[in-house]
Amino acid sequence: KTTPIPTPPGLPFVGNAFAIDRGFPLGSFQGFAEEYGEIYRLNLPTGSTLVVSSQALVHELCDDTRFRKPVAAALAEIRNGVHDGLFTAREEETNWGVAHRILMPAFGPASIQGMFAEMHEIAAQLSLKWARHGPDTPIMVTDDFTRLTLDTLALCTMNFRFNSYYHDELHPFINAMGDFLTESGARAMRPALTSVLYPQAAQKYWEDIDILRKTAQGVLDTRRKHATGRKDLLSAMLVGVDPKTGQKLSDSSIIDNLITFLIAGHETTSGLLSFTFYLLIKHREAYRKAQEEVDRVIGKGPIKVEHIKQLPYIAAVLRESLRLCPTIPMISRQAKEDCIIGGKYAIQKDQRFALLFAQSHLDSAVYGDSAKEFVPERMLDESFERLTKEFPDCWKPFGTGMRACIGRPFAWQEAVLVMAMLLQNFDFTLDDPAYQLHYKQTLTTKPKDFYMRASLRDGLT
Ligand code: MNH
Repeated sequence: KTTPIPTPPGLPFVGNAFAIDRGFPLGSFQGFAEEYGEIYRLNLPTGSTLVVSSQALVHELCDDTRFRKPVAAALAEIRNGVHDGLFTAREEETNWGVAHRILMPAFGPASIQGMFAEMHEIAAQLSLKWARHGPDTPIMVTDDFTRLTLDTLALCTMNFRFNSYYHDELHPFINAMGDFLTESGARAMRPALTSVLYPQAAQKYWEDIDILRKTAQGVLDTRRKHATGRKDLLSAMLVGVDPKTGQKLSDSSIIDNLITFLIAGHETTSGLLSFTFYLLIKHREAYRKAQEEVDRVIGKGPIKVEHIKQLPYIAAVLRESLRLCPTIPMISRQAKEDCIIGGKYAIQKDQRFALLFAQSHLDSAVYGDSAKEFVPERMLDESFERLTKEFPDCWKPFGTGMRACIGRPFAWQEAVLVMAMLLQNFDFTLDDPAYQLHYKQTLTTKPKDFYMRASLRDGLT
């Protein structure tokens, strides 16, 4: 006996497409989850998707033996620009394995710690900027964090400087990337074949891809011309040999992956920092504890790489922020065979799913009555381990299994460092005390129109 899966009412041909808020699809998805429960079906231009939002079902769907990551919808459009790069490779493509094995060591602990000095340098540029603004200037938080994460990624992984804090106008690469991602999302939501109705958008889309690839080619050429002995992700890709196949990465694959890192690695981390500051400002006790930890562990001196592991409360704050506001709020999965899930829902081979982390992270079976509240204490190491052991896959902001985030250690070191440096140097308040959290959603989510003010505590360290 199987249980039918509910579907919100839709229209012929377009299905539920018009029931989804174009500016904020996540809000619609979560609204339906509140109404229809742990699983419901959406009929979208990209096909039928089952949206899943309980820890139990998410856990089952994280099984890599039964389910895979499909490359569909917006990811299929992004693939036009970066092909079988790590993020957009299909399961069976050999280039994924080659790049994954060559790059894993380059994301290992020693290698990430080796990037600390350059991460610190960009974070110091941000501190300097905010110090010079003074306490009366509203700070456009998400913009300045995006400058930070892009500059950090490009400097640490390929020794390229966007110098975003020195320009009001963003680098052409950055505009091209933003527009490319937005258009990729829009293309995915248009009913099949109607893309021909948008010839200008299509032309701009391919021009943007051209800008991305030419910029990355330039970075690659520069490195070849000036061999430096520098060890970073780019050099790993240039010299690395896959231990399994003996293959090296082609130039075109290197370009795919350079752009992939920039796409996958900047908005996610910048959104995390933005949400975290919003949440801390709204929760004064947590804010006080976080700042107290920084003062006690680091004091007024420079932050060192050893400090990163000595800040358990900051780590808990970041984890809790990613629980409530996961910057990639959902990922896709696909059934490898016909099957039953949850002991009662019949699923056909190739069925696609959206794992709605923004909702499964609020499962009261896991997080109890305080599921919707910001409580960093539950994410302190011991309690976090207990929770994720008892309820596997209850916290999934970095995705799952073999296709989980390769950049997690990079993002974590960067986020802890930036939190520590900013709390050490500044006191923060909302620019508008009445500000209410709204989301801006592109490929990722971030707070919309969020401004704060920063006043120096003693002086910059
Ligand atoms: Mn990241 C995959 C979240 C930072 C590079 N990342 C993923 C996935 C999630 C994710 C979720 C899985 C997507 C899917 O299943 O379709 N990533 C994050 C978050 C942060 C983040 C929340 C920061 C916070 N990611 C970074 C950084 C980099 C990076 C920084 C690069 C330095 N991420 C990747 C790559 C993949 C990925 C590359 C694809 C990995 C693969 O499929 O092999």
